[in-house]
Amino acid sequence: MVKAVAVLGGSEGVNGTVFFIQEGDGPTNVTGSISGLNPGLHGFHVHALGDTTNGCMSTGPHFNPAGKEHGAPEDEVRHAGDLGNVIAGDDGIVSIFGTASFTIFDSQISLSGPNSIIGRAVVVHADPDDLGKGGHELSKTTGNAGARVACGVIGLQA
Ligand SMILES: [Cu+2]
Ligand SMILES: [Zn+2]
Repeated sequence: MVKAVAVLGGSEGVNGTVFFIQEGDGPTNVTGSISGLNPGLHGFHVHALGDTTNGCMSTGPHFNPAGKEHGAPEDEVRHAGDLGNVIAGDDGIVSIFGTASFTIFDSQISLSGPNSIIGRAVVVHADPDDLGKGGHELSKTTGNAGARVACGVIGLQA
């Protein structure tokens, strides 16, 4: 079993932790929580580079080892890094900000081998990922998910 973690930080108080666990060649289980997001859907991806020297901007494009178009997590044609959206709820009390907690099983990202995401970055976006179906000029590359509000480099965990 291989485990990894990414500690997310960014501007405007968005932060969180994302955990990855994979048994053998099985699907990778992705869990975590992110706080400080506006309520609603937020694009959630693995980007190609673990470089945060210029904040989340330097993490490169979506991780795409197969050279495919952007898509939904359940699509055959997608970037390996396309994990769809996380949903931030409204906490209903004082804050307009919500916390997104989630669990995902994904078969295209791996913690070893050619599709390994170790040393790459998790990015959460300001806007919903349209999953390649929005008809925007960016739909087939980024899902038109807007600004990168938080990110973190994926590293091995004991
Ligand atoms: Cu992204
Ligand atoms: Zn993508």
